[in-house]
Amino acid sequence: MENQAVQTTEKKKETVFSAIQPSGAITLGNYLGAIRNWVRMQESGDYHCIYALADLHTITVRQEPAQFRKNVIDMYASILACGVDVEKAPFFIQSHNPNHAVMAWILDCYTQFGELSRMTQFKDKSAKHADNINAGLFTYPSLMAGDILLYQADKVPVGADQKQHIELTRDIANRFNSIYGNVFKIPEGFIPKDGARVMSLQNPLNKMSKSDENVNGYVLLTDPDNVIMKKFKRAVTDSEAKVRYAEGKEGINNLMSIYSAVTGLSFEQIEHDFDGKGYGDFKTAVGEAVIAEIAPIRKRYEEYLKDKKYLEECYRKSDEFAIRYSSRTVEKAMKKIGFVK
Ligand code: AQP
Repeated sequence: MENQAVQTTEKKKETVFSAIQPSGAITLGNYLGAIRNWVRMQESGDYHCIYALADLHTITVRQEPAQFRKNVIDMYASILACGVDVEKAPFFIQSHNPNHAVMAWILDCYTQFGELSRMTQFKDKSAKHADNINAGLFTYPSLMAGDILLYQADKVPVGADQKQHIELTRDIANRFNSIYGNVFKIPEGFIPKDGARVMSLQNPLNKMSKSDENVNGYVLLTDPDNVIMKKFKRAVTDSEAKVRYAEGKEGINNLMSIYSAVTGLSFEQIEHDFDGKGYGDFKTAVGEAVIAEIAPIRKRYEEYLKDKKYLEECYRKSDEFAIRYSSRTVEKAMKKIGFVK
């Protein structure tokens, strides 16, 4: 009886799904915008969380094979170091679950050319990789829609830059459901209040991104403490020399947002604490706060990297779960479409 009660409560938990590309190290933007929330949702116990390393997405940009393999393992270790725990939340490798490729193809056939053409990420990435504007770069959003819909996710913790893709996922799911009935749960984006859009330290009008040509624009979780401090000290600000959040002060606004996301202090409190102090003091304080957050993650990351066997155990177990869980959705969708079983 008691067991039954537990199961009923379990069933009521909302499902959370999110993924990140193993395209190199994790930036402070990825961490504050997405991964920190993955861990918070996992630890809250209120959700059934499922996470993935979206390596199928990564080949939309040409990869060097040995480096790609290394990036996947490094990134897997980094995410565990951030606090994802496979005992509480399966964390699998997308390419190990063939259902993602199947679902992506199915959804491609329910996604309009016009919809994909409007995606800002496609426009940005095709401008950045003008020599390789492949079909995968274009259909990336339907692969992503499949990732989410396969797990019947209620909530998708992502940074603000992914809002458009989540909207498209909802449109595709609604379109499919309107033809075939209730096949997919309609997911919602879960965008954090703080850290949703961390901007480049060198050009605060652009989001912090690891493919930025200027390495001083982004902070990586693997950066040593002195490098992190140097990057913050070099951060672009303005000539007013007053720590306050205001229009036209994008550099300071960004530093205040990072500081607030890491320390939990409000903008008013930060303005009060740094009243009469220069930007030098403020930048040092932001650097120190970020180092305090990141340094323990880097230490754990180095430990995990030494134990490849453990990492493999974690992803194998998670892969199996993901295949089992998502097979139900693929089978249901294929049956509705009319594929012969
Ligand atoms: N600057 C950011 N601020 C807040 N959140 C961010 N995210 C990415 N950049 C920021 C969130 O991180 C998650 C992983 O996204 P991804 O795997 O698609 O990586 P990305 O967006 O491609 O990351 P980069 O650093 O911008 O890589 P490149 O330079 O290769 O394009 C998502 O939830 C995203 O919202």
